[in-house]
Amino acid sequence: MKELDNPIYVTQPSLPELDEFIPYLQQIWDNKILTNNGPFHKQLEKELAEFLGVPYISLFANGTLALVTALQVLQVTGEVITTPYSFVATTHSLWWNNIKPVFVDIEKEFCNLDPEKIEAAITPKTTAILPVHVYGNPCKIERIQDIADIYGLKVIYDAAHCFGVNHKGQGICNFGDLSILSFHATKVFNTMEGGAIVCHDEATKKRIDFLKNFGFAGEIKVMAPGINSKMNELQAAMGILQLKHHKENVEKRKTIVEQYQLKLKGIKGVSFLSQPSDTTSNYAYFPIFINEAEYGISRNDLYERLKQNNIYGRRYFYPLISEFPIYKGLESANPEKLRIAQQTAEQVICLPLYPNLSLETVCKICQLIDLNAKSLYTNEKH
Ligand code: T4K
Repeated sequence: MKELDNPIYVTQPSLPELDEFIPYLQQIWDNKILTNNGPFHKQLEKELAEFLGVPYISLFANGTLALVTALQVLQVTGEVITTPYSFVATTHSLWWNNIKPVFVDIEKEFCNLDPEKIEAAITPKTTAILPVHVYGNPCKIERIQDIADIYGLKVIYDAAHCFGVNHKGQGICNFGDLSILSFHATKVFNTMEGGAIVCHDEATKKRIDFLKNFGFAGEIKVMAPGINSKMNELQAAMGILQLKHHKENVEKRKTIVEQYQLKLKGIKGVSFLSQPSDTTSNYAYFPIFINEAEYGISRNDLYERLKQNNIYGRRYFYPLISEFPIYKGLESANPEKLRIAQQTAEQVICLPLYPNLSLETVCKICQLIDLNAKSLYTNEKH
């Protein structure tokens, strides 16, 4: 059976061979430690800190709970400046903490929060900035830090897309006050579900670890109304194993991305992001942007065309978070003030990208995107 006889989704989780996982399961079955900072949990924290080049990391059940907890650790309140161009969990973490999101537009080059528009959105109630390194490309970190220093604001990076990315010679999660990661099944590195907070000092790590365990600061002391967001031993064991294959997976992703770039290069009205300088890539996503006037059909028409041919790209991130009914009423959700984000959300499609995707399928996807190519896979006229 050919790969394209089955649906091709935007991603497919990388999994180790089942045989490799069995000894880990055996160990869990033998020692009966299933969760609450067990041996695999401790081992994964140690290995990840080394691999990511960060001083302290705390594992979480998922990235969303890591975000919610990160805001609590820094006691962020009032208003927080953030981007509408992200997965909805970024803003939901504010909602769960009773914090008002203040949306600021993105910049065109990498689709990240535009630092030049942050200052105008600061009010006496602003306490933090919550930017996202979208698609794994770093925000303008120095500029954001300058603003945060001047106004006395905290910076929490949503680095959910950034596993293993280095910026200016260091792990990207070293920047800002805290960074959060996601290890969801759809991410470059997955523990099925999972996430983490990266911090700079031991005292903060301690507080994070209390908060993810109901607020317990010892057997009978509770320091805050913490939540239960602990990673369990099955997830941690999976992470240890996944880490062994990570480099090889990223290499495969790189080859696929290069193939996309090569095949899509000359197509009028189709653009993609360039590689930022001083930064390594984890090849997490491959977004393309459709300029309807130049391309000939709209992004949505292309999205449907791909779907009709069994290719399920995703419009990350459409609609903007600020368009969802819960957030639409906010003053900062005014589309007039979020023009670049609006335009980007209208133009984007993330194409399938995962280590086991064959280059043959990539070529077929590109052929479907190239409206001038004589397509073998569709009978549509255009
Ligand atoms: N911040 C940012 C910037 C994020 O992108 C995310 C998550 C978070 C925070 C929150 O982190 P977590 O709490 O999730 O750790 C997916 C993911 O569920 C989500 O984790 C991710 N971002 C977001 C960008 O994408 P959906 O609703 O698009 O996923 P879904 O289930 O439709 O999966 C996409 C495709 O992947 C499917 O069509 C098929 C394939 N797939 C998916 C899963 C789950 C598989 O083949 N196997 C699987 O197990 O949100």
